[in-house]
Amino acid sequence: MSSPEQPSAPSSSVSTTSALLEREPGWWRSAVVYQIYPRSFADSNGDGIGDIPGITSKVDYLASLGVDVVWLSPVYASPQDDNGYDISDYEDIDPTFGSLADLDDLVAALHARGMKLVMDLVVNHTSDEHAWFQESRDPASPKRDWYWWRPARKGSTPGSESAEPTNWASFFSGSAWQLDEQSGEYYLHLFSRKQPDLNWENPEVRQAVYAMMNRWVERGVDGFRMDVINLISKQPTLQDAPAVPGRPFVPAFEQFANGPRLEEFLQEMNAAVGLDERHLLTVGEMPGSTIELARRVTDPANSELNMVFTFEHVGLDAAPGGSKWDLAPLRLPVLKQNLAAWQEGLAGVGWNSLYWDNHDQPRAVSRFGDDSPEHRVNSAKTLATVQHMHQGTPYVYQGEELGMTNTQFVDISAFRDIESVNYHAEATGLGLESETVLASLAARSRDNARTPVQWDDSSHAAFTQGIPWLPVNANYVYLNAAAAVADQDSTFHHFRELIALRHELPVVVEGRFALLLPDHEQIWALTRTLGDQVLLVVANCSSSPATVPAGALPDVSGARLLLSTHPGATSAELAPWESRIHLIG
Ligand code: TEU
Ligand code: CA
Repeated sequence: MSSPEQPSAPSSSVSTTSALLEREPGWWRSAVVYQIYPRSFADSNGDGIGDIPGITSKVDYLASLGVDVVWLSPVYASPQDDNGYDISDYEDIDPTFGSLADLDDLVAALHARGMKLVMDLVVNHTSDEHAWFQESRDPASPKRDWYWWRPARKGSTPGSESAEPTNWASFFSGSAWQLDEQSGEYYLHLFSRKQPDLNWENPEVRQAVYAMMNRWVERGVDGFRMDVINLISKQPTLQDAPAVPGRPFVPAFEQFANGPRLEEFLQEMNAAVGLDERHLLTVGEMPGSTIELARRVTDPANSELNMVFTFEHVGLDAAPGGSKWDLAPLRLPVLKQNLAAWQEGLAGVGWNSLYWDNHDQPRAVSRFGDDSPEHRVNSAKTLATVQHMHQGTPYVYQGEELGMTNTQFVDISAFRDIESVNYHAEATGLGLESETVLASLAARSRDNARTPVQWDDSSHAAFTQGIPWLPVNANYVYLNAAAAVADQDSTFHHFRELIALRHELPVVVEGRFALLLPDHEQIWALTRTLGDQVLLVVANCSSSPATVPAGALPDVSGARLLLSTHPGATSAELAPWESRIHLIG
């Protein structure tokens, strides 16, 4: 696609492909989204890396699960420093994943089955190999101000220790500043050195992004998942964060997240791309967002985004004040009360996204469930039941419907993710024991979620005919899609039934949420109420039997049992990881 810098304003009548697919207002409220991490989903050409034709070959599998939308992690041109979240051309497809024609085929295949495609929008930063950045490296270039360039700290020599403009740490270890010898100045990169941050204060940057978005919508795309979108507005004067003894670079979230112009930019984007007008699905990934911010951003009256990904619940098992690597136990009351706070905080105004894992998080059943052979299936089912019966749009991460688990890493050489590799080097360099670091990585590394999808029990789980870029989890011999689809009692069919309930019952979509037994250490119980209908979910989220306290829950004697992990069980005794969904009235 050509990429003139001027935005093509949305035509008044939605044109071309995107008009072919009816998008009703608010359609995404009753939808279920399936996230595909293309590198690990299905490989069609034997190079060991998943690709778009591989995805297209699986659209009937996705349709049989019943999902409504595919969120496709980046497939754009990229040097793959951060597995595609470092984009060198927003309007071309990386040959690793295929071609624009392949993407058009995928859009057509999904639309033909009534499914939609949401693309990953990564515009807080580009790749350092993007033409924009290469032009920007010249101080005389009109694109110099498209990125954050700063001279060495006052009084210091470029390249000398602590000459970086601020003391900010990168999410991927080390400084968030990189010296560019060509100009003797530093550029900001909150992620890897190869991911320079765009300067959203510059209207030319914003217009170029909106133009690109419009062209994807005209190509038939039905929405965007917006990567770290709350980082695009930073505090305009770049200040040091409070120093931490012994650490040259420190987290500086308050300086570069949720800045003063965030909602202005989101509203400008919404108008320029017709996000509401065209009923596109928009979900903003917002690390560090609060309920208050999410309530404003997802309030339709503000014309910003439909929903956001919160990070609060996926931060509860980290030591207070520590990083994700500082593991801490998680009690069920803390988890369920956090989700309840988001339900209550957005009720009636905004809209929640609902997720347990994605390509950045460990596998749900290993983290929040019990992935032992005895409990893996029921804990995967029960985690899904609890999530899908909350109010909001559920996001199923590839393989979550199979109950895929974290993998085994023998040593640091087994890791591929830049975040993990850099953390290991930095932590051991600061004197942490390698065993401690490896234990944190085994529990939290993003590579846990990036092992190939397990399609059947043949070589490499039929993910590839070649050698997979990351080894397939050894449990594929029994944990795979073919076995799950053939077994009516599998996690796959449990997810399929949960998705069907959302499509059938308005109470699942619109029912008012209430948490019951908030302090119970094992039982997660909730209701959803719509008119005279009450949906009651009761779940034992533990690996031991649990007893429902007498009189604690609504009477279900006249209720319909819609879905259960243990059909026929009706007593107050719940087996480990047993869950039930009742419909009263
Ligand atoms: O992730 C942003 C983000 O917050 C991650 O750094 C997350 O906190 C971390 O991975 C969990 O430890 C998005 C993408 O989802 C991620 O894959 C990219 O690496 C990152 O942005 C940069 O684009
Ligand atoms: Ca391939």
